[in-house]
Amino acid sequence: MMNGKIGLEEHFALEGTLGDSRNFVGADIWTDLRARLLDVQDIRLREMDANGIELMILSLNSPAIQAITDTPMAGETAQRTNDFLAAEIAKNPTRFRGFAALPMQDPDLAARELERCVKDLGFVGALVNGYSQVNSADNAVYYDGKPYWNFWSVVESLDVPFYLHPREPSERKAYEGHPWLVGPAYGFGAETALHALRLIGSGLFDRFEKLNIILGHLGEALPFTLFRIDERIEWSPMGYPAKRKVSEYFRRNFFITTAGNCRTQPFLSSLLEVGASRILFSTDYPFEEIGRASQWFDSLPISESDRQLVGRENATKLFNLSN
Ligand code: GRE
Ligand code: ZN
Repeated sequence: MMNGKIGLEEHFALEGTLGDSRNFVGADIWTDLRARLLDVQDIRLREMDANGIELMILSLNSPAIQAITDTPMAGETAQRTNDFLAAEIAKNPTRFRGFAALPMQDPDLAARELERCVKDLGFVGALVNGYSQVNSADNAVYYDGKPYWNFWSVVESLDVPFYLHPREPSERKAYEGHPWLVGPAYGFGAETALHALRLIGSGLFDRFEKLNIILGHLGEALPFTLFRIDERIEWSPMGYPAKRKVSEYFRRNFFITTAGNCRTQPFLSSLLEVGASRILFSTDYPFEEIGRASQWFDSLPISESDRQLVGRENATKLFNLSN
């Protein structure tokens, strides 16, 4: 077993956000999942100990803040969540760190909350659950738009990563009659990959070259599509505003995690596509079992130096964690 692992897609919930996760699992699974989402210091810590996980960077469940259409309410809920998380971390600061939940409904409010979380609460970045619903449920706002560029300048100057975590797709027409496709089985990943490509294509990373975006689930399948995306953009008469190839930004501005995708074949493909320095271990607890994710990772057929990079060292460097 590899000791000292660090996980960074590791969720908790508050009573008020629990319901958001309820829809995605059956009643038989929910009782246990609910308890694990609400727990920070007990079951979670025992499973971390049993599986060589030294540190978890915790984040709120999905979509939570992003689905609160009332912007001031989104801001207050994010603040309350972040204060709760800071208090949990303070109980055990060598085992837990935090990602800020952000009211992205208002980019300035989100920037101020991120600044507070990093400077006052010691958080190491933000985790945001995809697009935000602003004023009405059917108004999905994506973060490549110009109103968000000042927010991104704040992220860059704070020098903290932004984890773009999944939520359900904003466009449902294509999913009609197939509710099983909407959630984490498929729709989460498709939605999140699309959002990541919007960020890339907007030219965001030409303007803010040092931004670091993290994607879970082995990059939401993007490592398998880079060649074709690059090739067909070159072919296309449609405008592509960014200066470089999609794959160049993906290797320069993105990190991917193993969260919830414990499969050797796509892991090895991703390793060949982006390299060991761009992949980070995570479990996606409590939606994935810590034991299963850890045993899979610990026995991956990779070099021990790559295992140390992915399991721990990349995170230590990316989040400026001491030791
Ligand atoms: C996740 O955080 O990735 C997740 C959910 C809900 C269900 C399954 C899942 O938020 O993996
Ligand atoms: Zn997750």
